[in-house]
Amino acid sequence: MLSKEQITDKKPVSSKNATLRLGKATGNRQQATDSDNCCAVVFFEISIPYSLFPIPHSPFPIPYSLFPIPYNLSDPNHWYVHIMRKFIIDTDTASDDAVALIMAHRWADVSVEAITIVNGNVPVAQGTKNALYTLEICQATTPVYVGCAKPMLRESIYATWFHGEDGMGNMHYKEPQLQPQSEHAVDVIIDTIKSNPGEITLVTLGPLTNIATALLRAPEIASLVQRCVIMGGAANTVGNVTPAAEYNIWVDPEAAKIVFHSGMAAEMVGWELSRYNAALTPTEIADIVQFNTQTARLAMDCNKTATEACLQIQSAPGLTLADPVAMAVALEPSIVTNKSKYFVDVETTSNLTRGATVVDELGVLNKTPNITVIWSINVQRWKDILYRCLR
Ligand SMILES: [Ca+2]
Repeated sequence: MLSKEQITDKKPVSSKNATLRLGKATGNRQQATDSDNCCAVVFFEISIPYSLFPIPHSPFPIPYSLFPIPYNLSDPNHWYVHIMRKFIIDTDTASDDAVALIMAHRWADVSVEAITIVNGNVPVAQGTKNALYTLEICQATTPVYVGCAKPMLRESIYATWFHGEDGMGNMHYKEPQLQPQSEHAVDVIIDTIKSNPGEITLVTLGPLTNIATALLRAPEIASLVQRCVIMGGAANTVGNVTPAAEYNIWVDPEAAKIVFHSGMAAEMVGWELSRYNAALTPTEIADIVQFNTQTARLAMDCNKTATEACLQIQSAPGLTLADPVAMAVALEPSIVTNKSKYFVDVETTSNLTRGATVVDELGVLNKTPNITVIWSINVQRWKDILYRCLR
């Protein structure tokens, strides 16, 4: 269950109605069945005009105490209230993407409007299958849309060495019953942002081909996105696919350059945030398996080849989960402990440093900052969020 501090939604700037998710407690804390610290909760959703809120449209989080619905956090029979945030998740679904998808679908105040698949770790057909299978484990029916099948100018280079041949740790899961929608992912990205101006949180977990293509076709969507959380890049540090670059940006650097300079309110969550003590140790992985839920099993089983690659190739202390860390930042922005906005550019011409994300930390280029760089997160809180979502 969300706590007060997790009610961080900003009010949309233009919609007439807000979707509220209301939860009524049905038991006491000793009968806890929800993922965190509360009793069983029955949720239902209503739509009410923003005019009924007690404060005007504001860029600041809405004070929880001002909600016009009674609540009492100490009373097991209280009401829970969430203003639903609308997410689009763009993903090249492989093993760590799958964990991030689980997290978004387990988060009480998030409504995933669409999952859009992009070429990346695996071909789009395999990524689509992996996303649909993950949704089935989540018992969700979020619409999935197939997107761009190759980078804008370059050939595909898959990451099977890390994620396995199927992208899911060579688990070769059964074919999902769910099917993708017929519309193209890029059309859906444009239409969904335009029909929800100021309301969409875009979370990108793969190469930025779909997003760049959408921006080329409809550049006006850049200013209509509330927030874009990008798993990608390495902020002036070592890469994971070359010494200079992180995989998602390296695969399609031209797309990344378009997105970075689009004017979108973007936050760069570099892969380095999942390293060192943010990695899951073998003991922590074993603890998660002990949760004995379907989602925990999927999350750890499909990351077995990734775990081996982390230990053997990257000399990591455990499993680095770049996409779930980015999702945690999207779900709970307050886990960020240090961030700043800088001019950030992407290298597209050099073979040696292709896909490098160059952050002008000192402002020596004297150019307008375009990207919020996330420098650090509270590692314990990131892991707590992950555990909560997998229990
Ligand atoms: Ca990914």
